[in-house]
Amino acid sequence: APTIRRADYQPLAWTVERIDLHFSLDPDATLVKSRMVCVRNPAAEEGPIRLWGEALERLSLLVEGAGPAAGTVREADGVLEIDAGGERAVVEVTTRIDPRANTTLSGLYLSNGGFFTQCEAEGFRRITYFPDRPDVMARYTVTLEADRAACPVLLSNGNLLEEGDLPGGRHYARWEDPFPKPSYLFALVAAKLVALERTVATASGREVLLQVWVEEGNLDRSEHAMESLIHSMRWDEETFGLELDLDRFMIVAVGDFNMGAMENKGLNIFNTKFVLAKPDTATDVDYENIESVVAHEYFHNWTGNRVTCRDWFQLTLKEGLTVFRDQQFSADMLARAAGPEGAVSARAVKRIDDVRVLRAAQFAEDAGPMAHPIRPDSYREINNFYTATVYEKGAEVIRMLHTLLGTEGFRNGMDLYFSYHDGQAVTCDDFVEAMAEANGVDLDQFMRWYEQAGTPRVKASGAWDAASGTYALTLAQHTPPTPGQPEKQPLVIPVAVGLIGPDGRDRPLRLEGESQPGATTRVLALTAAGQTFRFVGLDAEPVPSLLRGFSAPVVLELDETDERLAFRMAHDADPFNRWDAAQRYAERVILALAGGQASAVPQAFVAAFRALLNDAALDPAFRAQAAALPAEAYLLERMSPADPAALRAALIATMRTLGGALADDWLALIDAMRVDGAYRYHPGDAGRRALGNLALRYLAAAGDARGLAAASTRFESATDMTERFGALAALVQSTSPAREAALAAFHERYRDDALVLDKWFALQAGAWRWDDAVAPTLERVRALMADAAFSLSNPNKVYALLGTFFRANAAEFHAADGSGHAFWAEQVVALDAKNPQVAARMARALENWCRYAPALQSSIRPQLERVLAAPGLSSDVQEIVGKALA
Ligand code: HT7
Ligand code: ZN
Repeated sequence: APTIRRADYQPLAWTVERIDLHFSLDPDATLVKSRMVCVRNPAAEEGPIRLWGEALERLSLLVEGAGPAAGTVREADGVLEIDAGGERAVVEVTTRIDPRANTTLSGLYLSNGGFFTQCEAEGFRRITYFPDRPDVMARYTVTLEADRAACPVLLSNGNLLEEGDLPGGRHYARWEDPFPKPSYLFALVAAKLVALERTVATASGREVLLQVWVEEGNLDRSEHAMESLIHSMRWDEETFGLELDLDRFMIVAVGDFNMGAMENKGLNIFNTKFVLAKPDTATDVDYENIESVVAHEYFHNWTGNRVTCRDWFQLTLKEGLTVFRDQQFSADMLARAAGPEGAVSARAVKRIDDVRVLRAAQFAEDAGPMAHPIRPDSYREINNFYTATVYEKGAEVIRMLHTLLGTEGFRNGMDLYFSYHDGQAVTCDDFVEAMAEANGVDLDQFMRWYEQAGTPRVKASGAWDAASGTYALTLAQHTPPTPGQPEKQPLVIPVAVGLIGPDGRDRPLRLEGESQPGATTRVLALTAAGQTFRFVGLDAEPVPSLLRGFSAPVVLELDETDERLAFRMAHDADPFNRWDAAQRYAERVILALAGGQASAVPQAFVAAFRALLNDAALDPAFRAQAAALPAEAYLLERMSPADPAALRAALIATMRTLGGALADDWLALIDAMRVDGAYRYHPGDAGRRALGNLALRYLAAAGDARGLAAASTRFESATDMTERFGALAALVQSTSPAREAALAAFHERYRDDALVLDKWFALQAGAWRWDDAVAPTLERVRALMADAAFSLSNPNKVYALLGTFFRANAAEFHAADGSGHAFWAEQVVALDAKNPQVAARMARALENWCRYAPALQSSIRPQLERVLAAPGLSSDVQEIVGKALA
């Protein structure tokens, strides 16, 4: 595939006003009849009707056009070109497709005997010929015809017009979507499913039908998704005044799916992982994820569907904004559950979760060959750009707008955006312009966040003048070069600042020139390469607390002594920064061990860690966050060169020290955090379980006999998955002889449960080697690939086993003998033949290979070359590996 460039965007000469689709569904030969009313685009230059098609067998094509040229047809490079005169033309095309042979899971495919579609980004062209771009918004009518016994349920977007029987045991249903939509939002489902249903009233009093469709045996796992949907609807009404615009909203769960879920208009299709939950099979984290993914897809109904993207370069327009919205929703849900006393801490816990993901995944992406702005300038394969940068950094960019404009200003901007662009396909500029106009501000410099790749560094230094009581804070920004962008311009960086007095209390802040002291946290706008801010009227030298709440997606460089970090761990009034101080201290300790500058975990760190862990004034969820070490992926990113084996040894030593030195504290926590009674998903209980499980982890790591016994007992007596899996994970991440028996018992209990087995696969693929007697993890991974439940065709299985090994077990994957790298090449090539999107995701595990120590680079390079040379390699994998080798 050629490189596509943002700068080359041209509107199409012809668009489609409406389309009638008729599907005669058959697993091996589905017939698709399409009748399109094409209209000339007044905003474009003259040209033919252009229809994209891929893996289609064209059976017929009929063009009823006005004008003499109608009907001249050419097909080249997957595009059908039809010359037509006049202003309108009707094109009828019939294609035959083979859903069973479609292992890409893009277009129309089979999963467990049912038919499902996935059209984002370019899957619709695998169903029929169409101008398959998001700037073509058409009205759809869809008729589905299928075998009634095999597929009793026939669903598509919008409203059901009619349904009925057909001869030969077949039946049909006809659907109409009242809203024009781009083709990527088209969906159909034809399968044997049942629905959990609710009827609810929208804010304006309209009754709407909500359905969660699942396989019959899973009906008892659909309640939480339904509740999450209802909460999402209410939240969007209350927060943004946005109401559901359809009479019916459906969620369908499918076991074979490339990503998390898909926001098709009125017919969201979800990976089962983000729908199904019951206490015996789902952990607290699963419940939380389901709530946020259901919300994310629901929120797309406005941010993505009603207002969509002009082209795929604008992907962050819908994804960054919708991730920001789902993050805010989850924070509000957690705060509400925590009550007024616990709300601040609950929000901080959510923020910490989000920042952990950003630092581990997006910072690494920004530091490698795939670095791109949140609005990329070019791509070969759009599926490779559903990235942490577009999603997570994109959400941070929206968050900065929210921070700079305030809640009300942001809402005004959203209102204006919808008033201008409802029903349109627009760009990121349109969004930011609406924000600027609604608030009477200039956001031109802010747009650089959309243009520049790379994680900015903000260097901070302070100067204290005791005589005048002035603290001068100097901030300097610098963004390192990224591929194709050697030079960067200064960005607008909101830096939330607090100044802590020696007594541990925040001081009211007064900048030079102001008459009154103000709040204790304020947001400074860093817009130049360097700026100094003078705080006056201070009684003593303060300790700065910078980037509170992680107010911008940057790396903060600030020289702080160990004592100062310990002080902020104990006193910072901003809970996010209190956590961050602990992370910075832990990072320093671990990297010093890994680099050989230290031989043991310092006592001072253990003491500071212990004080935070045992601070009963802090809620358990926060303490669990504070006591969890920084992610290995993030630490690797902070090492130069990255040395996975040394880092793993340092992590093991740190876990063992903290587990052993604080054994009594951990044991006490196991008891104190016990949650009595039947399981319910509640964030308060989840926090207690998280801290209890972490205690087991540390004790097991240290080989503490009492801890291991507690883990075994809990594993056997647990009545919910959070506790059962927490105990199993502790045993597996230890030298306990009980670990194999526990894994076997777990497998036996859940042998028919695909989602639970994914956890079992992932746990083993991610296992550290705590003693030399244990075989390399690769041997285990290879053996597990032969398990009856494993399949290379199912993305969940691939992500659980191979994805965890490649992406979350660096030390084992990068074994010095190079076996992991050879295995990677073998699996990427094998996967590519089935599913290039999934293969490309796996391929990304080695993209940052140049950051590794020379011996590892020598082992990785030939494997990258081997993959690139594989015959028939997809453009998806070619793009990733080609960039890695460039
Ligand atoms: N908008 C959805 C993206 C998506 C997707 C993209 C490429 C290939 C498969 C896919 N499945 C879903 C998901 C979302 O962000 O809501
Ligand atoms: Zn999304």
